[in-house]
Amino acid sequence: MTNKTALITGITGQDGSYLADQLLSKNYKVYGLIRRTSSFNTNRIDHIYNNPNLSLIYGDATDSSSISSIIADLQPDYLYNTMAQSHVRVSFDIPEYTCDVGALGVLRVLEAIRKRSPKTRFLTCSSSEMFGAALPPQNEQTRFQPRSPYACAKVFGYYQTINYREAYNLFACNSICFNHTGIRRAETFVSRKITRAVGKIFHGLQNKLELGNLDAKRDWGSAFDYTKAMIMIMESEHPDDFVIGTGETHSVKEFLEKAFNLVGLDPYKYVKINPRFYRPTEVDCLLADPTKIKTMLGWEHKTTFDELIKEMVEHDLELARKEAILINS
Ligand code: NAP
Ligand code: F7E
Repeated sequence: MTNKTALITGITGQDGSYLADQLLSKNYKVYGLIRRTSSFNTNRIDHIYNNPNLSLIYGDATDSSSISSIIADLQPDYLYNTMAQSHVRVSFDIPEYTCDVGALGVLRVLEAIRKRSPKTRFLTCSSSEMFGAALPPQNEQTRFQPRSPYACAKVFGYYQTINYREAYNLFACNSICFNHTGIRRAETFVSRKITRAVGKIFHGLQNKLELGNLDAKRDWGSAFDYTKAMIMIMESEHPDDFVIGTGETHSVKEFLEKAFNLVGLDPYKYVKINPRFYRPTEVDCLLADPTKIKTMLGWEHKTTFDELIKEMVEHDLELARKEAILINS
């Protein structure tokens, strides 16, 4: 039996790397689109780099000719579109680029599938940021009220995906993910920024932590659990759009206190509020209502909020311990 084939854009990112792990373990042949960078960007996939079922190809979301020829050549069974400039705060600084990758990037992939590989099943990573100012809880029926260039780009990609499904009968889906994190999370997102700081402060490598708005509330879940949900959406019978979240919300303050308390430290001895980390428009409270995916596909999050923080803190304590040895040797 021939292997199923999947192309993952953004394979070097948090979600792309978990998707690659899980699809390889299901015996898929995995292709990963990576962009050229001047320093190494493959640390999240180094452990599978030599897997014979993994091939990496250079391309870029802003370069439609590369996107189109890769899709035409591979004709993948599945295409997981995770590539994005995914930092909300940074999207206020580089709005045009954020939309080029996060909005037009989706359209470029959809057009290439329509013209060159219409049997390819497609999923794009939409975001709870699209709900923005909408009152919680948020589900598939909630009206979008985006509050950042990033969120506006995601709304564009979301509607293009639905339109290509309806206009051209493509198997095209949206995963509307709430904030998900873990030990592969980039260190500029608040959850990982906090757990990295806990590790470094505990081992004497850092003595302050600068943060922005501590009152914002997020429905945080595990990236491993959420990428599993994406695969379930792609392997289901009909294309559809699903909210993926836990159904619990917590403030940044709560995350901060729980993470520091795990190592017996008082966060407020170290935290300094720096307005540099405020956003021109903030999203105050996101809380998923994941009833649809639970009812239709049987997906539920496994990792609790406390387990997630513990896993991240333990990982980052060990990382900082090793860094301290290197620095002191
Ligand atoms: P991430 O860690 O920031 O990864 C983004 C990926 O996109 C990286 O592989 C990055 O490559 C790649 N990329 C960026 N610009 C590109 C370009 N011009 N051309 C090709 N690739 C490019 O993001 P993530 O947390 O895994 O999130 C995955 C997707 O889900 C994103 O679309 C994000 O917007 C969306 N999302 C994330 C969350 C969340 O909480 N994590 C929630 C909802 C939606 P480099 O490694 O070279 O930078
Ligand atoms: O911010 C507040 C900040 O940047 C969370 C992305 O994956 O999830 C992510 O976006 C909250 C915000 O994630 C700092 O103001 C306080 O209210 O960790 P974040 P995000 O904005 O929720 C969504 C679903 C995505 O789609 C995105 O791609 O934390 N906050 N102090 C801070 N945030 C950061 N980054 N840094 C701080 O120092």
